[in-house]
Amino acid sequence: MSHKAGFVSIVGKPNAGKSTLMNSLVGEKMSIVTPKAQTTRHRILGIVNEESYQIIFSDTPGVIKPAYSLQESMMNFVQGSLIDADIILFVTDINEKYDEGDVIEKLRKTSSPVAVLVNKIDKSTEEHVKAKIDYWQETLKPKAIFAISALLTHNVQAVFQFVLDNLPEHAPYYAKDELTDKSERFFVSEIIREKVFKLYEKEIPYSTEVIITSFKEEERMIRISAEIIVERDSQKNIIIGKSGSMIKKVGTYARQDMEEFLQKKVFLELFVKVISDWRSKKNYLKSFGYDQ
Ligand code: GDP
Ligand code: K
Ligand code: MG
Repeated sequence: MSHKAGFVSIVGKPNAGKSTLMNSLVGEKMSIVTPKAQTTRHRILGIVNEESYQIIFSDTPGVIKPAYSLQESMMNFVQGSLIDADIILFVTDINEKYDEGDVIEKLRKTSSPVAVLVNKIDKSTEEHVKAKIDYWQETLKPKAIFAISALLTHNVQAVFQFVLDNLPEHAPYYAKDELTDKSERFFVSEIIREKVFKLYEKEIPYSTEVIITSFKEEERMIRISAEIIVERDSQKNIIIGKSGSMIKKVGTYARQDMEEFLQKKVFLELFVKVISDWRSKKNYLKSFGYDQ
């Protein structure tokens, strides 16, 4: 029997709705979604398996001009995902302006089929949608254009069908019971990072990394210890909050999500550690997994 398999890259600017779309295509919460730009730092694979096909979606950080080493590494994840892709889903917020010539150049040059997904149409008018579709038709001449709402899963099924129709004949790349290339530890650290993005303001989320220092599965519960890394003492104080009030919130919300994700009781311990300028130090980036 024939089998289809391939890599589908979801690319676009920060906050276009890439992670929301990925979660909706995969049907699981794989990628953290927040209103803040640059929440997604790594490339995350979400795998959909059926008897006759395997689709490997990859969510990427948004396309930006790198200002520091962490961002450089984030952009390398994006480059990698354009090169490997069998299909490219280019997500654009209907209300965003496009001036990053280089992304459009790269999308024009790729030989893989590209679909433009004009997202967040729930926040727009029919006329505006039509104008945007014309604009993208002119600018990129993609294989297909869809007007979608990733949030309301409007037209997401049509995007899925586009993917299936363009998926190459290939044997499965991953075992058919795998859902992602990332470990439980990775998702657990992402859950904490999501809470940090949601609970703190300004530069705090961007100055933060989370490291799972221990993950021990026992019969009745999982014991997890994590370090929240920040760049300065002042940030450490903000993370902790008055008498520990803020870090307590992070811990409570993160633990609830972890228990749902892992389907087991979780005992979570959080520590805060200062590593000055970790975002600009290659050795730290490497040890945090940004080593592409
Ligand atoms: P990413 O940075 O491209 O991964 O974008 P996210 O998936 O993190 O989404 C950024 C923000 O846009 C979040 O607040 C989402 O809830 C919101 N969002 C995503 N898709 C839609 C949509 O179709 N409609 C609306 N109204 N909001 C959306
Ligand atoms: K985001
Ligand atoms: Mg994202």
